[in-house]
Amino acid sequence: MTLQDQVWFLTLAGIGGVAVVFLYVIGQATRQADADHVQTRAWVIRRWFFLALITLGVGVTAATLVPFPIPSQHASTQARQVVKVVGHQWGWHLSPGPITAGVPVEFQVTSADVNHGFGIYDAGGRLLAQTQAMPGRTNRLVHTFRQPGKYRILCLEYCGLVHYGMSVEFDVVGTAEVSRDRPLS
Ligand SMILES: [Cu+2]
Repeated sequence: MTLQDQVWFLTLAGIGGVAVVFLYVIGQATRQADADHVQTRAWVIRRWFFLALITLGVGVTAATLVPFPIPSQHASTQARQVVKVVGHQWGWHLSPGPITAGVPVEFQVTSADVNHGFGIYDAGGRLLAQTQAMPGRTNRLVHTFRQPGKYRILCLEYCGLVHYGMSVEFDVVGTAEVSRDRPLS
């Protein structure tokens, strides 16, 4: 099960929990006989439920933001691989050189003309990371490719007539392939 599916099921479970509590409170509150007692209990339940929701929200946010993909924009990330990216109407230029799997890559993304959206996709069409490509500004994006293989960059922001054609494929190699390609000295 992917992380996205897990989050989705967690969300559904949370919504279900809220619904059950609401139904319970409504069911109890319509009983006239001990309305005061029920109201106090409902208030207590609501308070605890509210606290639980806050805790859950803070916990999920902290857990899912740990691998935060956007590094400090004002200092070098010290990543061992740096790829300079320039978006333009309508294509991408990437600085040459091998990109190795398992090692963080810092993409330094800018634009030569208008705003573009820099999105990295895997071979299955799944969006892995993205940032804005803006003229006059360099945005840093750090991504570690887990698998060697073919990846694709697409533009995520409509930028003119041939926006759909802003696509370029690149290879990510395994560490063994890099050392094999290097000349022995
Ligand atoms: Cu574009």
